[in-house]
Amino acid sequence: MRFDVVTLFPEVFAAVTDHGITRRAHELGLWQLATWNPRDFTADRHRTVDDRPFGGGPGMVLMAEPLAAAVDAAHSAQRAAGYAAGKVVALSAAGRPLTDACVRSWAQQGGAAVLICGRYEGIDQRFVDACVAEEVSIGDFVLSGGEIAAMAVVDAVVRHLPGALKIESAADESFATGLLDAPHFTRPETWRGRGVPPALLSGHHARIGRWRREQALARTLRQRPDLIEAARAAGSLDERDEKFLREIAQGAGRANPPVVLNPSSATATTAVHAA
Ligand code: 9D3
Repeated sequence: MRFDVVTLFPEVFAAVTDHGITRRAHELGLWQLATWNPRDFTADRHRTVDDRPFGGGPGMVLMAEPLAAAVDAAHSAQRAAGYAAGKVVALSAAGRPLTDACVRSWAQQGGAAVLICGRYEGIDQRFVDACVAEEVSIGDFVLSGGEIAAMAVVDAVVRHLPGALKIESAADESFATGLLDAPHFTRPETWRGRGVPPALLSGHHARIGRWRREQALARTLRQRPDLIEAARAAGSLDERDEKFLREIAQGAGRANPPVVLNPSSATATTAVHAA
């Protein structure tokens, strides 16, 4: 897999090539990165990449030509490396939200892609219309530019490349079940007066599995009720799950409700009543 990133800040991409799981996968040759600075594709003495918006307004807009020239160079390099010229994806606050399904299909297809990182107020729309296949956002919050979003995309895709993970994490499959992960604990068995949920110390695999499933259900209901609805629609919840969900939902309105783990301290063994 190959990513060619068009960015005014190429240095920051060391974050994904030089650290963690993405670094290891990079060293294993599972993916390559090249960066292209629009500033290197300017013709004027000041190496100008931005200008004031037509129609007025605050801030500056990235000019079309340096971006298009950078994309052409990226495509040439991709072909020279034996790839087909990749899909051009712009990271944009105005894009479609990135999904797990999108990330997985991207990793499965492999090949090359060109990621465009915006800065300032935005990008000349004529470049988007002429050169960009897809605009992607990583969520409803404002970043200062597309770089951190592009690195999020690279990280999310690379970890799905075969061989990238040392252990195929069950947590990684958690989006397949559509539920959030259950909480985790490690040594010591008591930390600052807080113990570990007894089920996890029982050595009883079925009991541990059921505890984790119920924690995942309770946590998902509390933090992301939208995902419970989606898991139900996808047929991922069985009758036992539904019974448990009914119990914690009813418990919320009863005098002596069943207990769930304290959400504000995942390590608590002190049971608290469901909110
Ligand atoms: C405050 C400026 N906004 C005016 C309403 C528009 C705006 C311009 C440029 C908002 C964000 C940005 C820079 N953001 C990105 O390039 C970006 C982004 C994001 O801000 N949030 C989530 N995903 C992404 S992907 C790229």
